[in-house]
Amino acid sequence: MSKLAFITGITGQDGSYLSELLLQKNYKVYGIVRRNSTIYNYARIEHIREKLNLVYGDLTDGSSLQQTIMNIVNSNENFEVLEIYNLGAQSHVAISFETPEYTAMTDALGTLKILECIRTFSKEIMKKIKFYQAGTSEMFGEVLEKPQKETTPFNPVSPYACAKVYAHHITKNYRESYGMFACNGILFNHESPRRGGNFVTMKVVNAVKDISGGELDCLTLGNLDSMRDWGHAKDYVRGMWLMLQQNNPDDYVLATGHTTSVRQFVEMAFMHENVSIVWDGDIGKDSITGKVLVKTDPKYFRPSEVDYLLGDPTKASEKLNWQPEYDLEKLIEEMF
Ligand code: NAP
Ligand code: G4F
Repeated sequence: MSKLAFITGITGQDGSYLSELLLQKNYKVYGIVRRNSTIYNYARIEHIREKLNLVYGDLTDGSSLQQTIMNIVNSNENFEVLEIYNLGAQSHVAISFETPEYTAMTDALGTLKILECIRTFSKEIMKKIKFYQAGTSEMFGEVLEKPQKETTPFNPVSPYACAKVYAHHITKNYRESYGMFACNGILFNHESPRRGGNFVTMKVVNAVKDISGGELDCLTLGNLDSMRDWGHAKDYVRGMWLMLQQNNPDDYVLATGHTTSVRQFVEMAFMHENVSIVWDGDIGKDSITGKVLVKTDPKYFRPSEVDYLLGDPTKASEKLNWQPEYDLEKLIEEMF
């Protein structure tokens, strides 16, 4: 009997690592890919592309989701389980202020569309479907508790976070109303060498490399003082999978339990190239030559900011036996 997985966001950072994990575990892996004017959105899964079953689709297109999930179920008679991982999203917080409607349609209503597809199946089929929703620590927003755990109230401060709060609650609602096996992950920031170049960690690592290579003079950032709990995506996709292997569906925080400022991350990244940074306010200089290597620009600041994220992964540790294998030093090393 076959184990099936359907991944939205399969071309993204997490989708690519999750696909690798599930292929190793002998799942038949399906995914939707967005039509793009270039072919570069396959870059993260190019090495495993032939092993995947990919179709065009979009979270804003309910009929494509319905057809894809129907086809998976109908073409795999007597399957053991179908795990649906909803990782697709407009995932950039700053960009969500510029595209709030699109972010809501994809991140909030896209989730509802998948849950509705699941609901149309008979009870017998529905019992074999498990759903994972990619929730985020951004939902804690202007935090009401430190550290943040599953019971910490949400207080979102961006269109992205508001959309994800809807997705979280609708997932819980379908679990409670229709008895679906549906889990919410509440994942703190996780990075990797496959992280998109416009998230701060990848932007810093790329800039430090370019400055070392003489191709860039200075790194320009926004808020240097926000604190993030940064882990490695490989650890976090293992946690997603573990959530769906439990006897009962539930919601879990995945985090490292350590928090670091953007400023400290910049220092660590430069230290990797043996450059020590001294700060004059928000200007970062090479401690030996005095050359300005870091500055800020208002265009990288957000209309509202999440200042402090620190996760408490105790529940995941106790119930899923999940522990991250990477710390921040090891993550930065791998990103370089
Ligand atoms: P990512 O690298 O930005 O990947 C996002 C994926 O979603 C890509 O495959 C993208 O396709 C796809 N996508 C975007 N809009 C879509 C749409 N309208 N229809 C279908 N697919 C769409 O994000 P990630 O870091 O892997 O994160 C995965 C999920 O976890 C996201 O839902 C994110 O919000 C959530 N999350 C991430 C973190 C983190 O720190 N990484 C933390 C908490 C939660 P293209 O490749 O075509 O753009
Ligand atoms: O790397 P970031 O853009 O990640 P952010 O906003 O924390 O969101 C990421 O993690 C969330 C989980 O908490 C995910 F849900 C979400 O999908 C995404 O993966 O920014 C991190 C911090 C922010 O405080 C930002 O203001 O870095 C600050 N920052 C400073 N300068 C910058 C920059 N962020 C970006 N992207 N670019 C800058 O130049």
